[in-house]
Amino acid sequence: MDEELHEHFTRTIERDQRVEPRDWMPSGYRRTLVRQIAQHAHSEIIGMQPEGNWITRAPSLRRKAILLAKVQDEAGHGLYLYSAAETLGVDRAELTDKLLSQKQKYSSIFNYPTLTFADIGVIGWLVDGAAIVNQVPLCRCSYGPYGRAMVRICKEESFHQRQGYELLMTMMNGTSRQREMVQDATDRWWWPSLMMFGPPDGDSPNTRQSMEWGIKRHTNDELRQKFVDMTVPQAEALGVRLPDSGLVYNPERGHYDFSEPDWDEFRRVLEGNGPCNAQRIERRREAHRDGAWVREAAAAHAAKQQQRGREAV
Ligand code: FAQ
Repeated sequence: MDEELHEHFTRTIERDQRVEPRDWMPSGYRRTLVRQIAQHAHSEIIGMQPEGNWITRAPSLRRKAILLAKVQDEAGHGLYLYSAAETLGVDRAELTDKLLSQKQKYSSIFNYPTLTFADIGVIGWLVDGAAIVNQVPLCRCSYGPYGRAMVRICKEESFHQRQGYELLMTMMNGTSRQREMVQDATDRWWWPSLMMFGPPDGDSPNTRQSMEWGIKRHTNDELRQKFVDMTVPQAEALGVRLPDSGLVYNPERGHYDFSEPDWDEFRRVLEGNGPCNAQRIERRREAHRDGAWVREAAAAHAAKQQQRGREAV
């Protein structure tokens, strides 16, 4: 019986068909998906903090409305992703506990501070830009609920990227001080954005198996290269310099060569020692405590509805 189920799963993957929640799946496949989807969901939720920090200080009503919409989208992405994870048999409360107790990770990128409003533009341009490159292939993930959630998320990410680029264009057409702010933010976010794609392929323990299972469609280095190739002309159009003297077009490869990110810094951030790790987790714990009454009220309401349902029978 087990062999038959395993064979059915293998055939589904080979034919590039979707695995759905009620289908049998190997425990490793389920574990990998829970790990990746949870990390992705946590990233969206923690990712609200660096930008949320600027909502009250946005320079105009238009910028405030755009930023509010973007941060709300990120909350929505977190919710779709927690729902996708729940189809694998884990509970959202359990995943939240694992985030708060730091047993599960979130993206390294959100452990850096947002120092000026130019950071809001650069996050849209580079961070959402990197997220799109990483996430468009995930729309074809072999696990149905994750792939389908990614379709809507990617559409919204595309708006996020554009609003960032448009903000930067406006600033670059402004004063010399504004141009300096954009350059400074680009200098600070460039390397952490490259790290979003994960460790180099040689140090990535999960890539090979995740690709065999059709969870990941490209390796970390392939996607990082794609992002660099896509971003260089955008930087030129904007008039900002990317902070890497090794960044040159290589006609033989048909790609830009670029320098290695500081992987020691990446490891430090993953170990909890980035510039804002402690602050991000503390803020999330505080928000969770503050939301306790909402969870209690929702549970009481659901129990009352259930009780009424029983009485009506
Ligand atoms: N940060 O073997 P691999 C967003 C971990 S976008 C932290 O290569 P894998 C949108 C990895 O989990 C950001 N940890 O792992 C937004 C693994 O840990 P474990 C979120 C990282 O999974 C924009 C270990 O290192 N996007 O939120 C990172 O095959 C603006 C070994 O690595 C996603 O999560 C990292 N950068 O590949 C929101 C996309 N990289 O558990 C607000 C979905 C690696 O084995 C504002 N995820 N690790 O100890 C993925 O595509 C993959 O999980 C990768 C990592 C590519 C991130």
